[in-house]
Amino acid sequence: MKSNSLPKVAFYMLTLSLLTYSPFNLADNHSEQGKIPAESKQAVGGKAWSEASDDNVFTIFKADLTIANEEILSNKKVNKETPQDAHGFFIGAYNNQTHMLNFMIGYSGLSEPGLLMSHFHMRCLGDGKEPPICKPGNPSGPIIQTICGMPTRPGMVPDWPTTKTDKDKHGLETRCSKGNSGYIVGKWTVEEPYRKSLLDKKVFVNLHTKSNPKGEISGILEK
Ligand SMILES: [Cu+2]
Repeated sequence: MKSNSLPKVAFYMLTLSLLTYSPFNLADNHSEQGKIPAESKQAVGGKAWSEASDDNVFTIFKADLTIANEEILSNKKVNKETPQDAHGFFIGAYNNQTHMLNFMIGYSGLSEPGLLMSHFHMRCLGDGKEPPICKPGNPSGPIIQTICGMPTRPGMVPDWPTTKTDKDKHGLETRCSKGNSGYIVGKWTVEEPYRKSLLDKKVFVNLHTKSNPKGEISGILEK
């Protein structure tokens, strides 16, 4: 019952074209900082994206979203009906000065009827040295930011901290797009203490479906 998987290369091409023409613009972010001359604004799009990590302003994060990663991160097997080619990717540019993470997620071949929820989660190891959302001695993966779907506001579930406010809801969509393949473009101003967690490879993206409410594909954000 799975629809045709979009080839990964198509996602990357889509990423490049969206980043080139979307309101999000790396060169504009740079120029706000006064770091580059106006004429450099000509060179936007894929080139700016690929070179963004070279100037100490942006750090590029990527993740492969897979069933295998999901099973490691959740310590559970996915539903055995899950299409084996369910997969996705994450790519994001983190501005080290404004702490804004502009990102794109592509996914393909999820179980029907498709994406239900997506979140950034914190990978808690339970070592007692982690952000307060992590309980010492209790490895888990609480939500730290919704990307689409539920929960639609901070504090709505016990593990999404009530300390967050509406202004933290950048890029939050109440509903995910319909279907088992697609993409999400969003942005999230990463709050402390998750900035450090992001750099420490403790933030992961999780995509949930009806048949895998705990998560179908996941991946840790890595530089
Ligand atoms: Cu989640």
